[in-house]
Amino acid sequence: MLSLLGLEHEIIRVDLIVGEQKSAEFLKLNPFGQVPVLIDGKLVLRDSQAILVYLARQYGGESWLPSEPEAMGKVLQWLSTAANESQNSLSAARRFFLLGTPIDLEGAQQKARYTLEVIDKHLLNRDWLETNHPTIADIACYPYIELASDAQIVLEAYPQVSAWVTRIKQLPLYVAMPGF
Ligand SMILES: N[C@@H](CCC(=O)N[C@@H](CS)C(=O)NCC(=O)O)C(=O)O
Repeated sequence: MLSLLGLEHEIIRVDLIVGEQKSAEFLKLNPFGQVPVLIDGKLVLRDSQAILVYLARQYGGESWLPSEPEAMGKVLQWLSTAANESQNSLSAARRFFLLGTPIDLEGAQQKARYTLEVIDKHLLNRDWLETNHPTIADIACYPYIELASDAQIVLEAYPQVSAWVTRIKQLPLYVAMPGF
């Protein structure tokens, strides 16, 4: 999102494998001990959805998060999808395969497939999740969907979602995140 907005930034890596996110220093930034955290001047902000809302409002004008109530509500509903459905399915299954985190794998993969079916149907007659241009709805949902193969979910089974992933990758100033 920082890149899409053309904002200069520095990425400070936190080594999750050795547990740097639970260090006393990092817990001052996010007491929940998780990345990402955004530091912008005096502001320290945790959680990706909150960070997207802040960046869109502060630096993105109307385009990435419309302020008209109905459009705003429609965009924000997908931030909830990213934090719940996507996190508890695609992300959980990915953690199982990459880190061996114990979970109900079958349940997570089933939920992942259902979530992708819903999004695939939603995208049938549209290029972007809401409005007729990219918003933070797309950016919030994109990461774990793009990483679906890590969760052993075949993204090609969802043609509208696959085409949407390609559209996001073609956005000006798009950069892949580590892990892609
Ligand atoms: N609600 C948070 C969840 C963030 C999250 O799950 N972060 C993971 C990496 S993607 C993490 O820091 N895991 C390390 C840990 O929980 O110890 C968000 O959306 O930003």
